[in-house]
Amino acid sequence: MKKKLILPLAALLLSSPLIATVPAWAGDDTPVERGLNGVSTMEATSDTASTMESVELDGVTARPHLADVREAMAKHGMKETHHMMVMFTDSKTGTAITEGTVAIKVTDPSGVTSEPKKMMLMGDGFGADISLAAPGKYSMEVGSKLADAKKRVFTFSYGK
Ligand SMILES: [Cu+2]
Repeated sequence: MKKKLILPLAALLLSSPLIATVPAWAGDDTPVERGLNGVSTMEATSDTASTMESVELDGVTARPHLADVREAMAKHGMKETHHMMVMFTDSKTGTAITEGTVAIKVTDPSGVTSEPKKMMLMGDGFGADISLAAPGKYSMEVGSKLADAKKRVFTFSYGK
């Protein structure tokens, strides 16, 4: 995965007269640039991305974002179809909250709930790859224990 993502950049740099000044970030492998399982944030903000309703709970606003990554995942033999990100902000100040632990459980259209999966901090949000393969309505329960150590469970829905 790393090879595949880095190569086009390398090719671009090689064909550029700026080759002598290859920036230090060219080899960077930060979670901001490359998400879980190497699916880049660029892929995750493609046309197929969809935004769900934000949920406010006890002073914290959770903004979900879902991206269809099934093609990239299938290439690597992974069954996950979507990358879900949730940004948390202080509802009063709008300040991003990037401290704490977050996990997601997905209930599929047949009512089966997945095991909780940890959402990793990626940039200013928490993300995980999930599977939404069957048509129908899903609900996502995002359990969090953020900077203030309070437990909050945000529930989102997707599909119809
Ligand atoms: Cu992400």
